Amino acid sequence: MSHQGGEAATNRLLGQRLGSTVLTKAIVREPGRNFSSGETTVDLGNPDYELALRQHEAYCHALESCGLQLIRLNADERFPDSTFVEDTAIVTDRGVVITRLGAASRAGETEEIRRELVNHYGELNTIDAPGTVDGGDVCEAGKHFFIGISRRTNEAGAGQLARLLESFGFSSSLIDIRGLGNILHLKSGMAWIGDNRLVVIDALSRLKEFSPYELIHVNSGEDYAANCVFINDRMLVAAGFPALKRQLEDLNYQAIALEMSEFQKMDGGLSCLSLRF
Ligand code: CIR
Repeated sequence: MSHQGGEAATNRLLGQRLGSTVLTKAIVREPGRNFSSGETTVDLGNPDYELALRQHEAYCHALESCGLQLIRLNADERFPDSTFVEDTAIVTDRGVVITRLGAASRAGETEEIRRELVNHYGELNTIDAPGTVDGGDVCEAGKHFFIGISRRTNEAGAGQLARLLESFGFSSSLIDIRGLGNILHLKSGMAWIGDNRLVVIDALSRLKEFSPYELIHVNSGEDYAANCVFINDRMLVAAGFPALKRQLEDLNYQAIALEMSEFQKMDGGLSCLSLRF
């Protein structure tokens, strides 16, 4: 058995996958009544607010069942998209970067998140104009980060983030997703799930940056499910995408399926609804 294989097996016994860190907390924010006024590029109809609240609550319970203590922020109706807290910060075990969101309507969302994160991490770094970064474009893969350049994250922002991550001791690669698969963010089409594995949609599967990884291919028709979230020894997956769930279970991941229909209508996935650290 290779050293890496041995380490992976030991980590699995401890409930950990290779390269993953133990997460203990998550910031979440309930959707506000005007949630349906947020940005969206998908044409799936208006979200049902009461159903979104129930789906959000089930999501929060799932995070708790993964061992996370929740920091619950009140809904903020100044920002209809503010339930998608992931976009506001990049939180690593070596430092935090407060983003500068790419959609003008979301610009003020970072303030309360900054106030919260300052309680947990002393110094916070920031992305500065003209740079923009949405957290949904940033995929941590152990000590390496993939940073998407998208309609939301520009080159200036991606460059600033790469330099900050380097100062924390992490490497990164930039991936231009404009024109790849019509996805909003990089993580709309991929996820790192520990053990040198990536879940990827077809449009991202031939990128040279991903060639060192074992790729879990998402079946066509299940693209939305690529945004799954690995937390400690469990995996959150969107309900209604049985092929990916089965693939993950075959790899011994313990999958928790969550209804996400109302967030999907607003271009949001599982990862977007929390900041995990
Ligand atoms: C937006 O367009 O900004 C929100 N409606 C959805 C953000 C989803 N966030 C994410 O994928 N990280």
